[in-house]
Amino acid sequence: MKRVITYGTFDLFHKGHYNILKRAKKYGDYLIVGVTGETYDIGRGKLNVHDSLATRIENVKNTGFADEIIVEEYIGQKIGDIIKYDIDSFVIGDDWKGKFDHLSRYCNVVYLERTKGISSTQIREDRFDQYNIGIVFDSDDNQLTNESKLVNNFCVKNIFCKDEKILDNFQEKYHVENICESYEQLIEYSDIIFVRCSIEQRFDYIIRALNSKKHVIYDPPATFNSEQYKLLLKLAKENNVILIENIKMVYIHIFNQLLWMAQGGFLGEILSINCSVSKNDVNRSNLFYELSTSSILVMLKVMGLDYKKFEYQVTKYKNNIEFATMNFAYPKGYATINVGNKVRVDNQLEIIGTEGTIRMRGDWWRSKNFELHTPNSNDIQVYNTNFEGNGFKYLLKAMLSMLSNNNIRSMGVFEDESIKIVEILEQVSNEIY
Ligand code: C2G
Repeated sequence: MKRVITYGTFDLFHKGHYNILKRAKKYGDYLIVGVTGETYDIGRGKLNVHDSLATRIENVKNTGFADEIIVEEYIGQKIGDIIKYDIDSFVIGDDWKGKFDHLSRYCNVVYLERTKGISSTQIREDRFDQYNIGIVFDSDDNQLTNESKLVNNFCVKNIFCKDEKILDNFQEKYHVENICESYEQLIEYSDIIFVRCSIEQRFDYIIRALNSKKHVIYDPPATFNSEQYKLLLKLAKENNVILIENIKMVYIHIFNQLLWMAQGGFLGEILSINCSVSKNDVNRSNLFYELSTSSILVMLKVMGLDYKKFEYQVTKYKNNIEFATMNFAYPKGYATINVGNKVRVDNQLEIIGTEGTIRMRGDWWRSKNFELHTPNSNDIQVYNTNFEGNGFKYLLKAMLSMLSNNNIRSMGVFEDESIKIVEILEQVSNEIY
């Protein structure tokens, strides 16, 4: 009996999928189909999968060609499967031509011609709403444009920038379709506005977009004034639009694993959080506040919103050098946050509990792993999640779920956390300005 295996996502099941399964089955007597698991697809950057794993399996089953269906859960699994299921032929569409030649040491590798004129990508584009993103910016550092291409339904279509030189640099890199002459025009042509400019202008840009009933993504903090911020939240609610801060880490699996452990009692009682963030960014003013935001957010999520005492010291030197230490005393614990702009601090996040300590090294807000140290063992456990790019597409993916569920509330950052962050930064900024 000849045993054949093939793999795929089989999203929005179509004729191309049907054909390849039919031909794969003919290649032998017994066909095993590996359907990709959700975590595996997210890890390989395939974020636009629409159907659930259960639906995709059901669709493969309904063809009647598969004698057995398995789930593909991790990279490299194919080798183990070929050995385990005693496979004679590995079959895949010729869009993968050459990519699986290394499997020929284990079995026959067969590339079958792909069915022309149909693909899941095409179906997704035809069937689902498209959201045009418009960006207003005053610096050309902007990775959303490229990342948005990787999530179906979103596309950066419009841009607006007052500074011609910055605009030219931006276009040289990203080639966006439409350059708007005014901010009003950007609002008119876009469904979602990404406000990416200095903090002095953010409030004004955000409020104008919300007033026009457009969804808004913005670099936090939106303002240093908590009353102004509450006004933005109120306006977003009244107009039933999303107001979401550009904090990518909360949409990445590894961060949720960390929260799960810290909030779910794996570390015992939380005794302390130590957190350092620094960057050497020359040209961005107020970078300091953006850096503080993620650190404060982690603290609020792990230790809660009810600290008893908050002390801070901010030092500003020439050339935008800024350094701040913030200390928060909780009834049963303590948090220290060090933030530096153009000061080199070793970036690290450490959450110390009675039964374990989590450590994220380096630029922890975009890290792919953390260490878990436990007091009774010398073993360090490492938790990993793979993701591609800078995390933007995971934020967009979360936004897509919100849009399709007609839900404007983000589960990444809760409203009370956002307000608290602005209140803390308001206090600190009063000191400086
Ligand atoms: N296919 C096809 N014709 C199409 C579209 C897809 O023959 N018009 C084939 C692909 O070549 C593949 C299978 O259908 O063999 C499943 O395609 P996808 O669902 O797009 O899965 P893919 O991302 O290619 O996963 O481990 C995963 C596999 O490596 C492939």
